[in-house]
Amino acid sequence: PVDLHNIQGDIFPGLPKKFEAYWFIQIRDGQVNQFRTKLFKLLPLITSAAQAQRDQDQIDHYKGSPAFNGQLLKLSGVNIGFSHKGLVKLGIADPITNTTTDPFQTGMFNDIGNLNDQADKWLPDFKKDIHALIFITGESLATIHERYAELKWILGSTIQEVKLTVGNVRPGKENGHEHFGYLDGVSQPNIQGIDKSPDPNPVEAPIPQGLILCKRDGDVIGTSTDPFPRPDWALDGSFMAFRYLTQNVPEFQAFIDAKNPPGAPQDFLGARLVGRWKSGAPIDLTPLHDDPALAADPIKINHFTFDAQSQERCPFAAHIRKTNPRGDFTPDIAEKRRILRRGIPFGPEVSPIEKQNQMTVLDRGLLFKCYQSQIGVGFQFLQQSWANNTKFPFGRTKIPTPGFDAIIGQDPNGGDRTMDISATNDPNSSLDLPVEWVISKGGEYFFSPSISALREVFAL
Ligand code: N7H
Repeated sequence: PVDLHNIQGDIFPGLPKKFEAYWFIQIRDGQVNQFRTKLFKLLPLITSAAQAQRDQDQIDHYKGSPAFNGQLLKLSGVNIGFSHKGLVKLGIADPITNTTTDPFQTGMFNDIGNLNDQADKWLPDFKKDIHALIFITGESLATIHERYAELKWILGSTIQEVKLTVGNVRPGKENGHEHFGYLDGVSQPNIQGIDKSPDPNPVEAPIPQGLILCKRDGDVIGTSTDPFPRPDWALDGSFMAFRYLTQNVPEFQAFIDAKNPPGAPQDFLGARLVGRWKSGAPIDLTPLHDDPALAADPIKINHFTFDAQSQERCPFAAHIRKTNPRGDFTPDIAEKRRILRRGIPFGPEVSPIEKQNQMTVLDRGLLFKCYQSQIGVGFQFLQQSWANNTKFPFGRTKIPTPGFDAIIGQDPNGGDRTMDISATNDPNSSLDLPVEWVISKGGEYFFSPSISALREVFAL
């Protein structure tokens, strides 16, 4: 059984948060051993899965109690991950991936040819060497700042800051919604033997632990006859893909408003691009109108598969169908690709002037982060082989090609994209999508070690 005191809490069950600081750092030359000593001092601050669960229980209990006056409990979490460059810097020579072409080893910037990112869109900071990512969650900016100051004081001159960026949950009714307005964090895989019952995801079978946690059942690396032996300390670590994605919200909404079919409910077209209405209700269950009551039901909101032969209810290239095709294939195909998403929006709300001019002025978007036991099976595969691949899902003969994932699909040359949205399998209803709704401006791949590995292998 997995020891929840030994897994970093962001992997599972996720750190409770209203704000989250992402602190990208370099370990200074000549300071490696000093850094490792400081890391040892920092270990008591790392939030385990067990602690994160206790924090969430405490929040739920407090919110349900008569003492709750709207003020949030002061709580903070800290987790850490290392890039491949970070492992090299630390002199941790044991390879945790089996080939030099593994995306973790190449790093995300060298992987952008596979992801179809445009190098000139990347922020200069993400082109620098990043050794580690420390992230800090909290209920307020003040709490985050306190923790940040404490970590900075502990690590002192052993590190240099590359970038600090802070995400925040959106205010009021938009709480839990990403910047385009859609409810996020709805569909997450359940992990065998770890997730609490009752199972919030009744249709999909729980996934093997090894799809998320290294060296657990289902973490098949190498071939079945020649499996790659990861070092023992990789056990219960997980690979994290981080993406700095900006979203052009007024432009997206203006497009939807302009192209929404006459007579259709507001955001009908947007729902067909995403696969869910803004409330979170899946269009596979309610294709013609939003249904907030359905969305509020934690079982019904995920109670659908997709009809493999038809996109009458949900386009094949809708974002949630591209990234989790469910019943489009036999269960093993989609299940193998499940990831745990742990992102947070960043940036201000759209201003009245941006809305009026239908033009983004201030950067906002998603600090996307997800966990899997192999980047090439999870995030990289979803982006490269499904979202960017206009022919996926394959073999759907009634339409010419499904097209790009409307939300995250990227053309290799940064060109325009098309998507088939026909509700009637009409071969002529391909929709031209402008390039710039979600723009990748950077990121990196990290390894989030278990807490015992941090103590015994990383720290001194
Ligand atoms: Fe997506 N969006 O607002 O449109 N995503 N996503 N995503 N995404 C999902 O189920 C969004 C991104 C997945 O099991 C929902 O939580 C935006 C990347 C997966 O049904 C919404 C961005 C990748 C799922 C969004 C973005 C994924 C999913 C529905 C970038 C991986 C679960 C709510 C700015 C390569 C699918 C939910 C399932 C769901 C949006 C990025 C993957 C609303 C705006 C980069 C696996």
